[in-house]
Amino acid sequence: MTDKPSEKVELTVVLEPQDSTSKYILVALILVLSGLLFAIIASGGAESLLSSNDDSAIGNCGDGIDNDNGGKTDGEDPDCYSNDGYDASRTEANRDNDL
Ligand SMILES: [Ca+2]
Ligand SMILES: [Ca+2]
Ligand SMILES: [Ca+2]
Repeated sequence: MTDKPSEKVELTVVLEPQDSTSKYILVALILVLSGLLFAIIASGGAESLLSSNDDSAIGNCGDGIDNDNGGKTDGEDPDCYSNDGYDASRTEANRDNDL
């Protein structure tokens, strides 16, 4: 008769560490996931910042504006052509070749 209660006590002793371990795993998982989410948001923000900087700094051959005020815009401006042809990532910088 005294064996059965001691078995129950053993069961609860076994269950308690499992519960705290799963809680620890859950907390660790949440930390990792939130860290990943933060990294994705941070990299996405940095990427959008970089791309917006690129748009204003280089590559104005796709904005439909005659950026160098030479008279020819984007596809008409020789600045926007490389050896391979028209390249929107190039920059209008020389107004002399528009004339
Ligand atoms: Ca342009
Ligand atoms: Ca131009
Ligand atoms: Ca030009």
